[in-house]
Amino acid sequence: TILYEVSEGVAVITMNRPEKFNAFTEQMNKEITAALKQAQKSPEVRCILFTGAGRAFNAGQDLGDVSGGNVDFGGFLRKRYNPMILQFQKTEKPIVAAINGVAAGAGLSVALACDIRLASEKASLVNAFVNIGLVPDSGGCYFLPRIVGIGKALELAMTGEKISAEEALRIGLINQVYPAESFQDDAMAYARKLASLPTRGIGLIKRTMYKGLEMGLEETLEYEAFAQDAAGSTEDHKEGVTAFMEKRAPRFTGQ
Ligand code: LHQ
Repeated sequence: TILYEVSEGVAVITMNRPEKFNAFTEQMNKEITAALKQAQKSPEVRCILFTGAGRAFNAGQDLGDVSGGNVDFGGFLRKRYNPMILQFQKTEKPIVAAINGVAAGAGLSVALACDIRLASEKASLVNAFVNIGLVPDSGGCYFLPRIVGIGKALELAMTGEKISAEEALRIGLINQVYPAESFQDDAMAYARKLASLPTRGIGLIKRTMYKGLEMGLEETLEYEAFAQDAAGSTEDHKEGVTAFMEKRAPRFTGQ
C-alpha cells in the first residue's frame, strides 16, 4: 500500500491507494512505520519525502473499515496509529511532507508529524475529525497548536473547515507552496537540498527542538550543551569550519 524508493540521498515514501484517496488501512500504518525504520537505519538516506499517489495526499482513516459501529477507537489508535506517529519523531533525519492534494483527518495529522510541509497550490487541508464527531488524533492535538497556536488550532479542529494551501501558508501551517505542474520536481529539489546538509547535525536539531517543547529553559540549555557535544564531534562540523576558513563551499557527507 506504499511505495519506497531511494535516490540521491532521498527516500521517497508514497502512500499508494489513489482510488481511496490513500486512506489508511492497518496494512498501510504498518508499512509506513516499517519504511521509516528502514530509512532511519540506511546510511545512504539523508532525507525522507512523504507524499501521496494520485490526486490526494491522504484522506485519513479508511471509513469503510470503521463504519457499522462497534469500533474500539482507543485500541485502534494505540495499535495502529500511535506507534506510526512516534516513529516519525524517532527518525533522526528530516522528514518532508509533500502535500500533493487533500490532507484530511489522520492524513493531516501525519503531515503535522513531518518536520517540514510543502504543498501544491492545488492541495487543501481539513481537520475532518469533527465532521464525524471525533477528536483530532494521531498527534493532531499535540502538533497543531504547537505549529499554528492554540487559537487557530481550536478553530480548525472545531469547525472542520477545509482550507486552501494558500491559507495554510498564511497561518504558518505549511512552509512553502509550489505550482501544481512543477510540484513533484520542486518538492524533490527541496528534499535533495536537505539531503546534502549535515545529516547528523540535522537529526540532533530535530531531537533537541522537539525536546525543547517539553522542557523549561534550564533543561533546554543543558540539552543543547549535550547535543552540541555530539554535533561538534561530526565530520560535517569539521568540514563546515574548514570550508569557511578556505572560503569554499562545504562538502557534507552526513557523517
Ligand atoms: C474515502 C475517504 C476515507 C474511505 C475519501 N475513507 N474513502 C478514525 C476512526 C477510528 C479510529 C482511528 O482514527 C481515525 C482517524 C481519522 O482519520 S478520522 C477522519 C477520517 N477521514 C475523514 O473523515 C475524511 C472523509 N473524506 C472527506 O471528507 C472528503 O472525501 C475529502 C475532504 C478527503 C475529499 O473531498 P473531495 O475532494 O470532495 O473528494 P470525495 O469526497 O469525492 O472523495 C473521493 C473518493 O475518495 C470517494 O470515493 P468514490 O468511490 O466515491 O470516488 C470517497 O469516498 C473516497 N474517500 N475519503 N476517509
